[in-house]
Amino acid sequence: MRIAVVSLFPQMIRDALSYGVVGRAIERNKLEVACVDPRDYATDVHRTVDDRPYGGGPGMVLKVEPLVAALRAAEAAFPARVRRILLGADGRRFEQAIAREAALWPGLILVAGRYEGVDERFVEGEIDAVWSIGDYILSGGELPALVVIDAIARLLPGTLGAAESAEQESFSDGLLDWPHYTRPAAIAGRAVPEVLSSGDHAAIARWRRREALGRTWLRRPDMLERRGMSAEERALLEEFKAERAHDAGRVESSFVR
Ligand code: 9D3
Repeated sequence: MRIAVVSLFPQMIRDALSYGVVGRAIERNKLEVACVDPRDYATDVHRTVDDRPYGGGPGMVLKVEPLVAALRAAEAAFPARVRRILLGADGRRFEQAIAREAALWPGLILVAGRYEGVDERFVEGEIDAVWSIGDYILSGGELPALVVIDAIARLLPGTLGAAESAEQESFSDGLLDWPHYTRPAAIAGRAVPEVLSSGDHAAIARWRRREALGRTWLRRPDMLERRGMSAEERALLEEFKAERAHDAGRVESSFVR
């Protein structure tokens, strides 16, 4: 997949893409990211990309012409038309389902805004969709663009190892992850749950499902509501609740909710 990013801070994008899963996806040619800086397409001596808002008020607005010129340069990197996405705080919430869909596209162009925003005529004329990564105020669209690239890159075939990909499939069942432990077996008087060292794989799988259900019930009741539960899962969750009620007298359990 090819992604072009239109941004006034192209180095911020490039730097962040060299690490981990995304870095590997790029090295393995599963993903190609090109950055285009609107400032390179400004036509005046000051290389102006922004101006004061009509109607007054604070902040600056990104001008149409440098954005369009940068977008045209970005489009030239694709053999056919691709979707042009603006990262904006007022956009549609970017979620895993959207990442899954976008991972099937041949490419996309991400436009990162800065300052107060971009001239609305650019959005109307050139943008197919606006995506937000959540309800908090950031300084621009660069970190959101990186979030979107990361979420998509790890879904591209051949990007994750076989084990991680298998886990992704088996665990995209709408539950939070179960708790994880590694050595030492005990630390500061806190032991790893016994079942995990039992060698009883069926018991371990059952424990993990129970913990995943319990954790989702505690932390993301909205997810559980949407998803529903089988009769077997309801029984497992009741087990989790009973255990939790039993543990309530112990000091440790009060640290998590
Ligand atoms: C309320 C007036 N402005 C805040 C001072 C609106 C505003 C303008 C520009 C809010 C954020 C931004 C910059 N943010 C983004 O471009 C952005 C963003 C975000 O802030 N939060 C979540 N997702 C995104 S995607 C792009």
